[in-house]
Amino acid sequence: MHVERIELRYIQLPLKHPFETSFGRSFRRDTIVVRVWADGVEGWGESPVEDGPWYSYETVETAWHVQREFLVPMLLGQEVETATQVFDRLAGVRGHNMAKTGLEEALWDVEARQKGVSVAQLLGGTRERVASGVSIGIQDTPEELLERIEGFVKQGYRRVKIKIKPGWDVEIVRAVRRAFPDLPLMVDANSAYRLSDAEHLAALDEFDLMMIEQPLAYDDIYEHSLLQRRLRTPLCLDESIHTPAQARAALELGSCRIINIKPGRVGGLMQARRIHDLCLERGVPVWCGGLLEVGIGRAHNVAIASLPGYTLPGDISASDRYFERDVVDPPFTLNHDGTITVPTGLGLGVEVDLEFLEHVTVRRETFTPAGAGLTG
Ligand code: OSB
Ligand code: MG
Repeated sequence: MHVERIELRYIQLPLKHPFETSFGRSFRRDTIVVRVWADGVEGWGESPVEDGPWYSYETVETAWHVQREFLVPMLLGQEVETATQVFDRLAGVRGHNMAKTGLEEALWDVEARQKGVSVAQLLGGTRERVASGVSIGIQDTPEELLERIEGFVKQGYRRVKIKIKPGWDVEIVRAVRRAFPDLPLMVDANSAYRLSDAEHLAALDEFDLMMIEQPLAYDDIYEHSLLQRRLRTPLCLDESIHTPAQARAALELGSCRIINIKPGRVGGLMQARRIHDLCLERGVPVWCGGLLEVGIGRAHNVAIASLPGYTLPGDISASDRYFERDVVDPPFTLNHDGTITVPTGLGLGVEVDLEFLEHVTVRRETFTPAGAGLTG
């Protein structure tokens, strides 16, 4: 694939409901959509950054900077044999996995279109539908949380994840469990606890949770291994895992028994597949996490989740759980059995709604080998 042209778009899409985690509340999705042209074929990807460095150190502005000054020049005018090589080609830039992801995903889309297959097929996906879960933020009251859960359960979601933090944890989970005794349920702390909270967290063991996601520091692997020994409930790591080597370390140390793989967090689909392969080999279940992606990143997440090791329902919900209107057509919808269908069309298998995308674009820049970026 000869990379001819790259376009970056900073887009802002209002969320239907504010999303609150232990690190704050967001009302709008600020993210970067990437479009790449190679051999006359265009492909799309998403760098699922946020407006501030809360979940990750990356933001819209850091990603834009790193893409514009470093990553785009490494690819533009260059020959890339297959999308599997893109992440390694960008390895000279340390970290900045979200910045890399949009570019890498776009080349998977191009390659799939060229080969006449879907991105899921190109990745080696084996599922026609992926099980869909929903991640519900911290609410103002327990009653509101129960009401929201009921709504999602009625829609058919296969499991519910609730966000917890000190002061919104054991008693909340007890109330949810009482109201929904058989619901596949898990919690995500987004690093809100310390190892000294081990005893408090052990109180969650009685609620038959599928897992506790990322209770300790965002950059810790070791202390999670100490915590895991004190809990019956499996731990799942999210923020702490950015590379296959970190995944291996966490599994060797017993820091978790499940891994949440987000393409955006690990630098794209190839790195996601490498972590998937490592876990599959060891019999460790994985699932596809989410970063409130718009339809483009969501399509890539659905594609990677069709690989055989993704055995648990992911944070891949329907478009209408997040947005009034998505940037792809058709939007992603939930089937009656709580799954999302893996598109079988070329590439992403959904069309980007260019008119609506234009409407939500707040900054755009196009790069060609000839030189200067064209700002629009
Ligand atoms: O920790 O998994 C997380 C959203 C933004 C940042 C971090 C997380 C999340 C979610 C939402 O839990 C997952 C989704 O529905 O996309
Ligand atoms: Mg998480």
